[in-house]
Amino acid sequence: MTVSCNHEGLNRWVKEVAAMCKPARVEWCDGSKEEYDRLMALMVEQGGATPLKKRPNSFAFCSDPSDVARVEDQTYISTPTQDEAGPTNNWMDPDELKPRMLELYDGCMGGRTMYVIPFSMGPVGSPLAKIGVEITDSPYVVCNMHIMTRVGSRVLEVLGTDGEFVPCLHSIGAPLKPGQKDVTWPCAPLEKKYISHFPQENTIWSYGSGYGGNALLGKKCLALRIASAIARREGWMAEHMLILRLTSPEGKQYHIGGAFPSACGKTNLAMLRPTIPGWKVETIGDDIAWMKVGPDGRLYAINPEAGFFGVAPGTSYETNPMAMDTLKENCIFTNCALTDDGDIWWEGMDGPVPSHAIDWKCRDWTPESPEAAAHPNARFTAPASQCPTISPDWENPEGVPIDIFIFGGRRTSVVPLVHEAFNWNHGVFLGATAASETTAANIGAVGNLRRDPFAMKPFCGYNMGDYFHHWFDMGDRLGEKAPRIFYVNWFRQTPDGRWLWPGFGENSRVLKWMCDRVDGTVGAKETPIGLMPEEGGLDISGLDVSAEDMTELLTVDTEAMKAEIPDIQAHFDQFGDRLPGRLRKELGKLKERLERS
Ligand code: O2Y
Ligand code: MN
Repeated sequence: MTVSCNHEGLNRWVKEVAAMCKPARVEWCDGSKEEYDRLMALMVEQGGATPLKKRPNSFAFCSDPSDVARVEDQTYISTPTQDEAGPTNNWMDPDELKPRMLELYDGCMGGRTMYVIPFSMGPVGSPLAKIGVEITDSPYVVCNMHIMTRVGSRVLEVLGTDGEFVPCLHSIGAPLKPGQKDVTWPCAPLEKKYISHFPQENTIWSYGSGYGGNALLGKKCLALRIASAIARREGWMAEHMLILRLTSPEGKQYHIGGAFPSACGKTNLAMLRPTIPGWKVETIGDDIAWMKVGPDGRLYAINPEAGFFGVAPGTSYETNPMAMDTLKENCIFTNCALTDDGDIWWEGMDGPVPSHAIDWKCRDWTPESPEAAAHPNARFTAPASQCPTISPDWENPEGVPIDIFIFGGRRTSVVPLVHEAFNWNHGVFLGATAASETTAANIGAVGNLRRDPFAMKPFCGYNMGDYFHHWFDMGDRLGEKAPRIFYVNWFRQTPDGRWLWPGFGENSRVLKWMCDRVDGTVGAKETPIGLMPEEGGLDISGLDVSAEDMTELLTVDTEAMKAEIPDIQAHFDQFGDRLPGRLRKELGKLKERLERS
């Protein structure tokens, strides 16, 4: 299919990039199946992609060992002043970063094809959608973008001759000299990887990595970092949130937005199968929510993505059957192991552990091998439309009305199973102080406590202090119609490492309590940290958790909470004058309540 683009600004930018990056050829992407099949066939021929015998139209890739996750240390918010990026972002002056990257981009696509990918984040033409154009020299990125976004000529039609788009420039940073043999996962060394955002110009420049969030620029770069900055200017919200619809046995619908840091089970929660009879969950999104105030004054959310880029290890029919059913065909798997019968495998998958496999580093692997067969951050890329629980409204261009926000993190101690904010201001305090113990999804030490406000620490495209203000402004605008705010912790353990809460489908009991709170049909007890279920308030009928464990899960450890205050104080202090006074006030109130109890 020939793609014709009548957008002068876009055509000019493509020409400029081609002149700088000097690819062997330029190809405009039309988003067709023919295009996907042709690029996959090319990558199979070159040895980068392995077709899977057990899953139709599915392929496995193994990355370079230096290119396995988002690189937070090399991710920049490049604003004219450091203050605009704030203390939680890496900052570099655009006058320093741009020349440095322009030098790297010069000739960086030598011997390769430069692909131009017009894509829509959100249903094409939705009032909440935004258009991006990614230029990349990676066919792997093109195929992933086909699944994760809406790619193609329809997008160019909406863009017209002068529509707005976010230019997203990506190169793997591995030019080929004439005659040079390619490797299966070309990329630049770690120290030359740059994931840069210029929020004032709505522009993204990524160099050196072909992996996930570093390279699929519609996702974290556009839909969160750049979109959060746009959203603040335009008065809407771009959040790191799953979206789900919960329907009660009586048929009442509740829409929930859940913000959890990476590796806290957002995908599992988005696809939850309730254990409480008669309740149903539909999935709308598993990672990102864009929300706008609708004509009725409520907050409406869309999922700007079209696919799931989920963590593979640990995903099984036991932990997430809906994800497993989503993965039966038309998927891309990255850094999983390959079994002898032509399927993928990862640690935690159902069934017997294979006696032999090829691990993600292409080595022979047996259960005796010292390392895991799949990388802990191995991923699947899967079309959202294939999820058995996908909501009929997941592509509703107007979005769905949000009733409930949930914040949370992975805390083995201190934080109880669930508490509700007293009001919006207190809810913003809960979001602003959210913390989680780190895992392998982000580079860095595993098991450290990291404050991750609203799960947006790696994804906020401007000063987080201003972002807190924006949350208060949105609450002021929404007033009575603002979603109710809750905080959950599914990850409590005993000192000897036993899980206190079974999680997964049983989390529906906690969601039901939230819906009952929204409807005013269940009470709550006031505690220093918020409102918590009263005795008998949480539906635990048929649940296999001892009374002692339930008590532990629903008790506030006042002393442990008090001990967290200096850390919260230090966390707030980093924002200086940009910290909203309302957050200091909430901290003061928390201290008082803890002292009194
Ligand atoms: O490691 C990566 O490049 C992917 S990180 C990711 C992928 C899907 C959804 N969320 C995340 C995240 O880190 O929050
Ligand atoms: Mn995420």
